[in-house]
Amino acid sequence: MKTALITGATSGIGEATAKLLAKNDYNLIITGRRNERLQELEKKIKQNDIEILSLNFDVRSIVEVKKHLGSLPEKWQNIDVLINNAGLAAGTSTIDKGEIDDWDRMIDTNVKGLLYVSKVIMPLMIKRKKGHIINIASIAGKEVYLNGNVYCATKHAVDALSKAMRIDLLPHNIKVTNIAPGMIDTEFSVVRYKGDQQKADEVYKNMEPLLAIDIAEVILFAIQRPAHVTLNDIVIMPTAQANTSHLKRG
Ligand code: NDP
Ligand code: 8X3
Repeated sequence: MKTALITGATSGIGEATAKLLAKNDYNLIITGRRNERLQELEKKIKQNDIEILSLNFDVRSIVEVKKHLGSLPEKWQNIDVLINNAGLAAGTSTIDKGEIDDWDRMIDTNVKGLLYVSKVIMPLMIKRKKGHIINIASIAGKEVYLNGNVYCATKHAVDALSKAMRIDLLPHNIKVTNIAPGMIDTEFSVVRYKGDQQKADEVYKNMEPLLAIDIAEVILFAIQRPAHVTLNDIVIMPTAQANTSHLKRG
């Protein structure tokens, strides 16, 4: 049986991916800050005949990342797939009106958190001379849109880090897949609008967004390819969204 580590498994893409991978016989390390959610998810997916390790920590803290992932029990060190999914957008405003706290949260989570987790897991893959890293980037890492500024910058960084990992980890037989989705109806917009459900609902009004399961299925497809095949970069959009500024509503 293979083992996958998913960061940010307490909602959205991460949760859907945990459920799908559990059904497909992956042992799972699931992580996130909301411990109750993690425990609930563990209970649900335990019905599949798999092993689960739930780790409750904040990817922004290198101390916590090292504490939880740096000394994994021997049997959990054979990580075949790392899914760097934990991330967020905070706030929408032009860059001159952006809040420093929001910038810090996005940069610390989307860029530094991804790096911290990867830093601890890459040596385990290098040791085994195999592994697959999936980085959840965004269409915001391919384009820049009004009020997207710092979020777009963090996702451009993820895109660049996927390319860099692919080059640097080539000698070690490690696959790197960058996934760049458009709009997905998860908790993403509620977080971006800081709990304002009405504003979040407006984002998806009169259009059909992607669902978390759509991304989970793409992840499963990517990790099921034969050893000699890697999907490098996947852009996945709702049919109703051409790019970050052209949407079909109604
Ligand atoms: P959700 O808000 O539903 O899920 C985000 C997940 O990230 C949660 O499980 C959350 O867990 C976790 N997370 C956030 N901050 C931290 C942190 N500091 N430490 C640990 N875990 C953290 O959104 P999505 O599922 O949509 O987002 C997943 C990824 O997909 C993100 O990287 C996002 O940028 C990207 N994305 C989303 C799109 C969308 O339209 N929804 C489109 C393109 C990309 P907890 O709060 O429990 O810590
Ligand atoms: C989320 C997609 O278009 O809201 O990464 O930036 S978008």
